[in-house]
Amino acid sequence: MCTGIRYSDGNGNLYLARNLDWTFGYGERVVVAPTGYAPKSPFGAVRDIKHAVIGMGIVEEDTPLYFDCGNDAGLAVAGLNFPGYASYAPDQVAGAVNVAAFEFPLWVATQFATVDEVEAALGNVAIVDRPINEKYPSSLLHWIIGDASRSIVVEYTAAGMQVFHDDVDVLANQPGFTWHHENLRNYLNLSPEFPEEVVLNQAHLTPFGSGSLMRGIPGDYYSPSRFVRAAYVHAHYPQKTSEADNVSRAFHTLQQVAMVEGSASMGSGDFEKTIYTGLFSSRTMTYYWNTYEDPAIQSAALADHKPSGQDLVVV
Ligand code: GCH
Repeated sequence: MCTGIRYSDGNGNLYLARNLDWTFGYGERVVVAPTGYAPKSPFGAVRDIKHAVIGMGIVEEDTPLYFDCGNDAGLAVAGLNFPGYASYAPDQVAGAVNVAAFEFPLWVATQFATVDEVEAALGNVAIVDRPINEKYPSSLLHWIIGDASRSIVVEYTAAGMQVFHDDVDVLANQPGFTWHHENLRNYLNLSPEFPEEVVLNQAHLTPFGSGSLMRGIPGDYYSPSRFVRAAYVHAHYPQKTSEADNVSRAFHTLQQVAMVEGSASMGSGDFEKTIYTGLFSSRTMTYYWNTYEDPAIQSAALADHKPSGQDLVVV
């Protein structure tokens, strides 16, 4: 699975975080795309690096393939699996801005400063099934894109390009965003409150302790369950002001939907686990991450890795 969340410190700063749940890693590292780097974009959508970018990904053909990343303007994006639904244009579309699927996060983070700008541009975009090379076919994804004020979800399916305002600031895997959002209405009973005494016949009943009104929140790893759990936990988390508290918030919230080895296998029989959790903070222009093997949080600040240089930096 993957799960993504967006939030703000209420002071104009973005935090966008995700779990990458999969059966194996791709050797991903933190990668910086600096403003002097000359991208190779198959249809010319990414002509230049208007905004320096930091995020998690791999480098292939001297091109950063980001799983999730953020930029120096405070905009970030994460790709989550969406097989069975995602369906890209088989070839470039005349008159459209053609973005290869592998470069979609790079296009978002290098070309735009706000969600409003991306949303306006998406009206004329075709996402094209043009792999970087034979080793890496296009992955079937949908994306959450956020800035300090809001997030959107981008889904490119048989219905074409669809963009949804994500008013819960959460994304998981299949099915589509609209389904997940509708499913939240099955859980209106969930609340963090401490209930009043309940009188049942002649019995006066009180809870064993805190948490009684969150009973029924789905606890499993299935994508619809992760979406609901993340949405409720995320929405009830009090707004935090300091960087440390906001970093803590991302890792604690995503831990609620993290996958442990052994509980969820793919059709192949291999178990999924949370390979890494990653967080972009626009307040400090820092990427934070930890891995399944090492829960200690590591970080890399954009400013420390030549954001105006000419070469990709692998941290
Ligand atoms: C290439 O076309 C794109 C790059 C890859 C290789 C294929 C490294 C960049 C990026 O798109 C990569 C992709 C490999 C793989 C990744 C993807 C970003 C996210 C995706 C994960 C496997 C998605 C994990 C996920 N799991 C929950 O959502 C790493 O496609 C689940 O249950 O499916």
